[in-house]
Amino acid sequence: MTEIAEPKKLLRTVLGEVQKRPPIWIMRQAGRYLPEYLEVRSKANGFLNLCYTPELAAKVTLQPLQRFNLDAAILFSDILVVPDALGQKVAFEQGEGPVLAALDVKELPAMAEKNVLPHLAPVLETVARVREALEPEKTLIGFCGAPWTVATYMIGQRGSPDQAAARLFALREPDAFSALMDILVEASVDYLVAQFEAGVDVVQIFESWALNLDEAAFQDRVIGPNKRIVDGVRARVPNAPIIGFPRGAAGMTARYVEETGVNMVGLDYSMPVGFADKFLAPNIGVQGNLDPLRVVAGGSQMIESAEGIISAFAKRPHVFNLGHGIVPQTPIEHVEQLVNFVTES
Ligand code: 1CP
Repeated sequence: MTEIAEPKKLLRTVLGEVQKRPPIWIMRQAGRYLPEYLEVRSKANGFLNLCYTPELAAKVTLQPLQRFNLDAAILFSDILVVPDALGQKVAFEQGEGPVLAALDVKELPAMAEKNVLPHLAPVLETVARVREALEPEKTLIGFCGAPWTVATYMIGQRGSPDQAAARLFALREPDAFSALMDILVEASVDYLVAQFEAGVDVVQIFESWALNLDEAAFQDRVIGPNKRIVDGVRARVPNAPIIGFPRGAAGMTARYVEETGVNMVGLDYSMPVGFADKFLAPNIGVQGNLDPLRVVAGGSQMIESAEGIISAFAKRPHVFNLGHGIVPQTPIEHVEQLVNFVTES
């Protein structure tokens, strides 16, 4: 059966509509599993330069939609453009991930005075270009990293399995830590509002390192700052649609949703699908949550897992996604099969 293309199905789902079949996008959908992405990146003179070149960033934002029947484009950029805009140098070493200069706490007052938007103007231009090129029924997603997640990179200078450097810094230097969180909340609000003004429909707050925190730390570092961002954005963009993705929040997920006021919560793949019905109000949407390695392996286990997720969330707003980013070794045919299954096309 062919359905008439519906206007911005994904946006409407974030706002609370229940669909017969969930809309779909894929976390990190523009990236290293696509040969056409690798080709553009090889010509871009480094990853950050790719993020700051609107013509190329807009091109890679749209690449996955040219291949797959996805419902949304996500702005191609990175959560670490914010520390870069605050004046802490960020470099992406080939095959190594991001490396940041050491954070100088004496610089925090100067950072607090900084307006990040001039530095981020090319990213906002990318949004405007994608908006212009995107078919009207597709949703455009903007994003930022949540303050705690961004702070783990600013303090630890790189990704780490346990975020120990940032967790110790928060406990040993609470005043400097709190100043840093204030800076990141304010910069994130300005940045997300500017993304809405440039044309995004929805934003996602990536709290990728919500795991490894005790209850009090989760409350202070995750819930508090995420709520301040939601409130700050909605004070300037009334009813702004917001997805929160507190990866690894586990038993704190329901409290995160209730207290932050996000429209929809991204679930990582360790979250049992029965969770939502037990712990979330019926109007709260969920996004997720297929294990990305199931798409690497492909075949019937991938389809059965996707089917289980779709039927578990059938009665509430649901955006189908992976439970974390797609990995570089994912075969393109498996992505195609998954998207076709989810959209029944
Ligand atoms: O080599 C390359 O081409 C760079 C790989 C890459 C890509 C494609 C990085 C480096 N960032 C990105 C793009 C990116 N990053 C997007 C684009 C939109 C999309 O298609 O989804 C988004 C939304 C992000 C967000 C991001 N960056 C997060 C949150 C999401 C998540 O995966 O948890 C995080 C934690 C980062 C930091 C980062 N940037 C890049 C890497 C390899 C990492 C992780 C570093 C680490 O902790 O080890």
